[in-house]
Amino acid sequence: MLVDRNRSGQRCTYNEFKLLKITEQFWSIFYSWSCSTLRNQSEFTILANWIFMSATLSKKAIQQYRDDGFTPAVRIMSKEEAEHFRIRLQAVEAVVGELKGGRRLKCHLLYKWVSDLIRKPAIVDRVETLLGPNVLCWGTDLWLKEPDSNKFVSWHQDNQYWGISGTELLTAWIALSPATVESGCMRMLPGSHKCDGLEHVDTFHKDNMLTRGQSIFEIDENQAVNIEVDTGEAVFFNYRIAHASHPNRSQERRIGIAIRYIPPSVKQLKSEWDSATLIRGKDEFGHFIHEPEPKFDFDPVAAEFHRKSNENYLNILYSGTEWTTHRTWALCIKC
Ligand SMILES: O=C(O)CCC(=O)C(=O)O
Repeated sequence: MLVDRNRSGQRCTYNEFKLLKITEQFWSIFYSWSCSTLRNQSEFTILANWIFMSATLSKKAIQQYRDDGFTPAVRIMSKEEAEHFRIRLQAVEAVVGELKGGRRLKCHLLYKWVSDLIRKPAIVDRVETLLGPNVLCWGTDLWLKEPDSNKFVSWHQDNQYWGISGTELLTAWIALSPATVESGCMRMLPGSHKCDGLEHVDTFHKDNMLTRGQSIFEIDENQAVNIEVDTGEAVFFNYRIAHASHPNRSQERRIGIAIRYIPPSVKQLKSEWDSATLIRGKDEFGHFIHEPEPKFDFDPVAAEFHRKSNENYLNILYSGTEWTTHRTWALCIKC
C-alpha cells in the first residue's frame, strides 16, 4: 500500500514512512544531545567518526575484493582527521628531513601517529571482515610523491618479494592527500590476484620507488583501472594484485601510507626471524615476534626494535641482489 512520499518525493509504504520518521527523530535527538553535551566541534567530529566509520565493508565491496583483488575507496576518517595525521608526518619531517630508506618502512615502530593509525577501528574493522578476527600488522610504508616529481612505481605483485606465505596478506592504502590520476594514484589490473608468478625483471631504475625497480612488462594497460583515493579514504588490496603508479604531475604532494595486515597463521619463508604487531584477537601460532608500541616518535625501545626488524626486512627485500643497504634514488649506480 503506497501511503506517503519520502524526502526525494518518491512514494513509499506505511512501514517505510514510519522508519523514515523514527530515523529523523533519532538524529534530531542525537543532534540536540550532542549540542548540549559536547564541549566543542572536535568532540562532535570524534563522536560522528565513531558512529559512522566503525563499520564493516559492504557485501559489494567484499565481492569486489574477491573478484578483482581490491575494494572501492571507502572513507575511514574525515578530511579534518587526515589533516591531523599529515601535520604529525610533517612534524617528523621538520626534525629529520626527507623520509627515505628505513625511515619510510616499518614506520609504525618509529612514529606514534602511524602506530595509532594501524590500530584505528575504522580500518581494522574492515580488515577483520576480510581476514577474520585475529589480525597482525606486518608492515607500514610511506609513499610520498613530491609535486611534479618523476618518482613512479612499476607494475609488480608484492607476494613475489616479501616471503609471507599464502595469499591472505592485505594492504590498507590510506590517502593523506588526494591521490588522483594527475597526482599519480595507483593503477591496478583487476583479477590479477588470481595469477601466480607473473614474470618480474629487476631494473633498478633511478626514479622507481620500489627497492629493486622490479617490473612486470607484460601488462595490458587497457585492462588496468585508476584507483583514485580522496584524503581520509582507503582502498584494501590483495597481496597478489598487480599494481603500479605514474609520476605526480600535480602541484600537491601525494601522501599515501600502506599498512600490511596478515592473519597469525601465515609464516615468513625467507628468514628465520620476523616480527609483527598484534592488532586484534589472539596469536595462537607464534610465527612472529610481537613488536613494542612506541609511546612517542622515536621512542628508543621501539626504535631499537625497528633497527633490527628493518635490517631483517632489507635482507628479505634485496635477497638475490648485490644490495645490502637501502637503494636511494640519488645513489643509484645501476641504471
Ligand atoms: O603508493 C604507490 O604509488 C604504490 C604503493 C604500492 O606499491 C604498495 O603499497 O604496495
